[in-house]
Amino acid sequence: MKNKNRLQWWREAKFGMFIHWGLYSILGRGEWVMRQEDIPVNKYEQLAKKFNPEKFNADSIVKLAKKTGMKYIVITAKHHDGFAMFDSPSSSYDIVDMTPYGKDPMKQLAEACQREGIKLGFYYSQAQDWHAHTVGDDWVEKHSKGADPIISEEDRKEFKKYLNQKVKPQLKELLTQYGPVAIIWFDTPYFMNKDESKEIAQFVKNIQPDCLINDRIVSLYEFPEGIMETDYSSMGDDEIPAVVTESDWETPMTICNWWGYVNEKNNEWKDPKILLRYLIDIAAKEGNYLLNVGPTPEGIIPEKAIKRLNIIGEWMEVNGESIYNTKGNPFYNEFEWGTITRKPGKIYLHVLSYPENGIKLYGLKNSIKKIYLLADNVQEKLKYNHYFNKGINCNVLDLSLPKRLPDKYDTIIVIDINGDIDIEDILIQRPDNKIILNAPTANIHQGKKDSLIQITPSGVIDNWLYKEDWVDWSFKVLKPGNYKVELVMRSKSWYKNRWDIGHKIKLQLAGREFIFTDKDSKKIKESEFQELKVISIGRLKISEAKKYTLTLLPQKISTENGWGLRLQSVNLIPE
Ligand code: FHN
Repeated sequence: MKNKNRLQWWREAKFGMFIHWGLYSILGRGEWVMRQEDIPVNKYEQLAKKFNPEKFNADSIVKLAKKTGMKYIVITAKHHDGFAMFDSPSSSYDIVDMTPYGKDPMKQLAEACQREGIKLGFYYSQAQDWHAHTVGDDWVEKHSKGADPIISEEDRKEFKKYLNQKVKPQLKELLTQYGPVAIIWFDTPYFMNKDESKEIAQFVKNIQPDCLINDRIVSLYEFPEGIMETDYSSMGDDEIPAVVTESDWETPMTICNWWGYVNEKNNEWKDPKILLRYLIDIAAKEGNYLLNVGPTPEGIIPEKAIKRLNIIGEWMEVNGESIYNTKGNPFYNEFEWGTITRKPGKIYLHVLSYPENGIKLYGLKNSIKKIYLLADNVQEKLKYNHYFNKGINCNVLDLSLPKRLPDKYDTIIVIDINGDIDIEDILIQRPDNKIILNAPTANIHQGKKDSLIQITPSGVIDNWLYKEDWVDWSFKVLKPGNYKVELVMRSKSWYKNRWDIGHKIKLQLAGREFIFTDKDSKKIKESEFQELKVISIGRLKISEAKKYTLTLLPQKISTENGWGLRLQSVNLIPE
């Protein structure tokens, strides 16, 4: 049974440090260097002789995480290269036995974390181990080309042997040598079958029942229903859902172009402002942010990473209250000026760009005690007008802002309310007059017994494979007028460029009906891993301010590649 209490600390924490560190750090070309440059096992092993991170200082890393506002650390105990960065009595391929360094950095980290009150988790690559076996070595390549790679009986046996002889003993070591382990962070389950995933997950829970497990223990492409033993979802790398999703999820994020250390020649650092925005955006969508750093072979975190973390840390010191232990934006809508987090009694407006016309919120029913700037010690009250507008049948909050805002990245405006937030229980047109019908706000109707249509943790309607499945949205229009209608589809993380094309759908709204196909769509690259498709459907007139229902009824769903329809939103854009 899932015990959600053990997730409490993680839900409150919101922000953690990911660390990718291993033999690959010596080469400075990322953690996939062994595979990408086809370095043979015996040659790669030689790197261990050069690994002597004498500058590694667990205390300074943990203190840096703490100063940045991070509440937990997840470090690569073993990445795909198979090398154990901890003292592993069951294997000689580890940092203590193979390197001149000869010490156990995980022990030092565990002790430093205990001292500083930071939780420690271990990343463990359970399926890919390029040192221990060759099972599924071509799996990724084949799979990304659309094939369905089959693992032979013989390979399956070899893999099971590896699970019993390497994975289980090493997990046991990690779970018994370092005190309470907060998370075992699994990765790339690829060809694992469901029984194997369950067995490994249960193995962890039997030793430390409170240790969290992310869902990369099981291949969700093969088994979208997942397994009971996982505690939360890892989004795709660098993936942030489009809207608030109320499952427990975390985005692992790179600070530059790779996870493991990259030398300056090959490095592309991310803008600190963007990294901070991701933290805010993720909190507002009710997720956790696991921001990665790649220490150098000497064991220190590069200066440029520290600079970025310091910028985030300074902001967190003043504004952390608006991130920790918060829930997401309750309005299911984005705002032009920024976004929202909240906790009982408080709504935090994150103002990322100055709204020339002030801020307007529709549908807030609570009475307001006061509104003030979080960074302002005296908490001077801001002027506002909160009233019920009969014309549009809706509560309106009009807020005027000071001419200058105190924070150049994100100024927090706090609305003190009485009790828990109470907003109208219907999607309302946005203050900028766009109507964005996001997947998580849809009503899903399964039209067949074996329908799999669902809303994913990343906020997409997925597994829409039958034309009998249909969806609708109810929403409140405040401003009648002419609207352009478009549909936004989203590729699977890692599988951009792969779409099923040829769906035929009927859209009904305000007495009009459109039948359209997805042939002429515009593609937008969203990130390295993700692509969007926008389909223009047509124009329509909405003549009254009132509640409407929009329905999507497929007439044909193409499932040639097994993807079906992946829908992120239906957008009504005022003209
Ligand atoms: O292949 C790994 C990669 O090296 C890195 O560890 C990331 C972190 O999320 N996980 C895998 C790819 O998703």
